[in-house]
Amino acid sequence: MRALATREVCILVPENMTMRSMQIAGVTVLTLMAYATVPGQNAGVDPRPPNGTGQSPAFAGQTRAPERKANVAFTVVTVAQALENPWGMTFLPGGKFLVTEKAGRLRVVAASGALSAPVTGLPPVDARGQGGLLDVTLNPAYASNQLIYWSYAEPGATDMNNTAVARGRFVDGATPRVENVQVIYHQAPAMASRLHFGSRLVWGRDGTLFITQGERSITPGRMQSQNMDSLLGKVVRINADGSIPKDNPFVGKPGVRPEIWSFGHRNVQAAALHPTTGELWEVEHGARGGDELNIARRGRDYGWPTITYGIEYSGAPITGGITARAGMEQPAYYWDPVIGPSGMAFYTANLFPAWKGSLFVGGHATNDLVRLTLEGERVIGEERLLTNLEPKPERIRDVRQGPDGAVYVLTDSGAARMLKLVPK
Ligand SMILES: [Ca+2]
Repeated sequence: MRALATREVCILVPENMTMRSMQIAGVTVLTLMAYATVPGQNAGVDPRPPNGTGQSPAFAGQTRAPERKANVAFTVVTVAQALENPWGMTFLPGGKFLVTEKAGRLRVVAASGALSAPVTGLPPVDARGQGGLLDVTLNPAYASNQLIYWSYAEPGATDMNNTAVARGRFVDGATPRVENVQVIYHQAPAMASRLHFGSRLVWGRDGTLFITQGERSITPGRMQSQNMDSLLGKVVRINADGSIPKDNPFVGKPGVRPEIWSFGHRNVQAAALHPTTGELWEVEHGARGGDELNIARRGRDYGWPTITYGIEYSGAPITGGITARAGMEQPAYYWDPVIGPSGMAFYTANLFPAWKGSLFVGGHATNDLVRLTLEGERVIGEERLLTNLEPKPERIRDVRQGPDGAVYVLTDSGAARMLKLVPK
C-alpha cells in the first residue's frame, strides 16, 4: 500500500493501482477520498505517509494539523556566517550574541556579524557524535552578575560521558573569557554513548533552571528513562547555584533523585517557557515517527520507552507499539514522519503581528522552520517556512525571538549561518 495525500486527507490505495487504473475501474479519486478520510486525522503539511502503521492519535488534532499559512512577507538577513555547527544562542545586552559551536567553542557575535576568538576558560567537552558544547543562556540577573550558563557533553573516564551544566562570569573584550567557572550539574550515571545528550536551558519565572536531557539512546540508558534513581531521560530543575529547589516534586522521596522535574523523556533538544502560563513546553526527538510536543509538568511521566508513536529507526516496533497507557502523558502534538526538532521559541513580539502567539520549532531533519498555530494547549495549524532558503535549504539548529522582535535562526553545517527574519 502507499499513501495518497492531499492537503485534506490521506488515503491508502493498493501499491499497484495507478490513477489511470483507478479511473478505468470507475473509481474517482475524489470518491475514494470521501470514504477514506480518517476522522480527526488530516494529511497535514507533510505529504509523506506515517511510519507508525496501525497507530491512531489519542485525540483529534494530535498529529497532522492542517496547513495554516499566515502569509507573512519576510526577508531573510544573514547576520553572521562561517559558524561551525552552531548549537545554541542567546542575546547579550547591547546587541551582541553568544553562540555555541558544537566542537567546544563559545563565540561572541557582534551586531556586525564579526565572530570573536573563542571565549577562554570553558572546561573541555566531548564533541563526538551528538556531543559537544550545546546550549547557552544568561542568568536572569545577568546585568548585575554577568553570569552565563552553558550545557555540554562532559568527558569522563575512557569512553564515558554525560550531559553537564557549568556557569561562569563572562568578561567581554578582545579575548573574551569566563571566570570563576563552576560545573553545577552532572547527569548521572555517565554512559559510553555518543548520542542523546539533550539539552536546553530554560529559566523558570521563579529563577530556577530547567535542564532538558536525553537518555543516551543505548538500551541500558533508554531503560532508565523510567528509573527514578537515574537522571537519564529526565527534565531536571535546579537553583541558579546548582542546589536543589526545596519544592521539586520528589524531594525527600527515598530512591528518587531530587533534581527530577518530569520523566519518561527520550531526547529533549527544544524547550521554552510558555509566555502566558509560565509552564515549560518542550519538543523531543522521538522514535521514527514519534517527535513530540509536550508540556513538561511537575512529576509527570511522559511515557518513554513504554509508550510512543512511531517505530524504531531499524524499522522494528517499540515495546509492542503501544501508544497509550494510564498514568502516562500523551503528547500535546506529534509528528510522524519526524521533523528532527532542534530549538523552539514562542513568538510574542509586535514586529510580526500575524505570528504573535505562534510556536516556532526548528526542523533539523526537514530543513525548514516549523510554525505552529496554537489554541490553548492544542496545535490547530502548521506551516513550514525557510523551505526554499537561498542558496540551498539548510538544517535548522535553533530558533529564538530577538529583543528587536525579529526571529533568529541558526543553521547547521560546517559553514553555518545566523539568520534574521524581518518584515519585508
Ligand atoms: Ca512521550
